[in-house]
Amino acid sequence: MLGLGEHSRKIYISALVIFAFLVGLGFSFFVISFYPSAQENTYYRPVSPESTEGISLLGSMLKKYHLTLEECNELMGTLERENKILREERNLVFNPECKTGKLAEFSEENIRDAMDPGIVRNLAVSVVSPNSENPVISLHRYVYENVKYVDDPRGEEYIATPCETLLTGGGDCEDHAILLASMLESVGIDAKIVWLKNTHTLVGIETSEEINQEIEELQGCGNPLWLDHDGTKLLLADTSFAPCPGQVENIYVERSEEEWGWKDGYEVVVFDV
Ligand SMILES: [Ca+2]
Repeated sequence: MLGLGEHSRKIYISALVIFAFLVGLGFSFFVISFYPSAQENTYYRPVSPESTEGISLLGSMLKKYHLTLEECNELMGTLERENKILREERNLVFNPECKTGKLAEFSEENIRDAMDPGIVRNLAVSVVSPNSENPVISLHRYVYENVKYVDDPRGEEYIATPCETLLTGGGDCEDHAILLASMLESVGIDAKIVWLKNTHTLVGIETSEEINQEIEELQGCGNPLWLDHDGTKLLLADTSFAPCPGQVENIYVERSEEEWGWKDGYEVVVFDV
């Protein structure tokens, strides 16, 4: 019995040793498996998908286009800005306040009715350049590049809202003018409608003449035209014709190096909106 008991005790001790060994092995495995990830979570936080994308895009642009870091940052800023503009354009599509225009005669009242700075405010804010470029130039360029010139229905006058002109991507001169004036007013710039009676519609913008220099420095923009109106000077803007403010088609104006004037027969009416 004693011998058998001794034997059982040995077996029992051996089993304990094996069990302890297995527990130790399991613990070691646990530590090896989980400790590094615990450490990683504490000290090496994974980067967000956006920043990973940003880093890889930045890196690939630097390599592919041989850009300097400054040039690259500028390009990244442009991409980010374009995304903001796209987002605001998409928001407009789903905005229940986005109203359509109407068949109506051209009148100060109907033009004013169509004006809607509120609906285009967010888009205008996104379009305004984050650098020092004058907002008038940014907004003018945006309308010129995104809205083509399309005539009204034959024999009728259709006055579109700014929202509708943006969504359809087209309109005639007064639709362009209503859109540009609404976007300008929405970011605090005073805009007026300049009507060449029964012929053409432009925007007149009260800004400082300092913008002249900036416009002249833009490639292909030349010397901007200003209209004297009741003691104030209005920068003329026609997005259905020119990419920069201050340009008016030669069919409407005669100009020399120093001065310019409307061609004979055009009666000009300016009204607030
Ligand atoms: Ca129209």
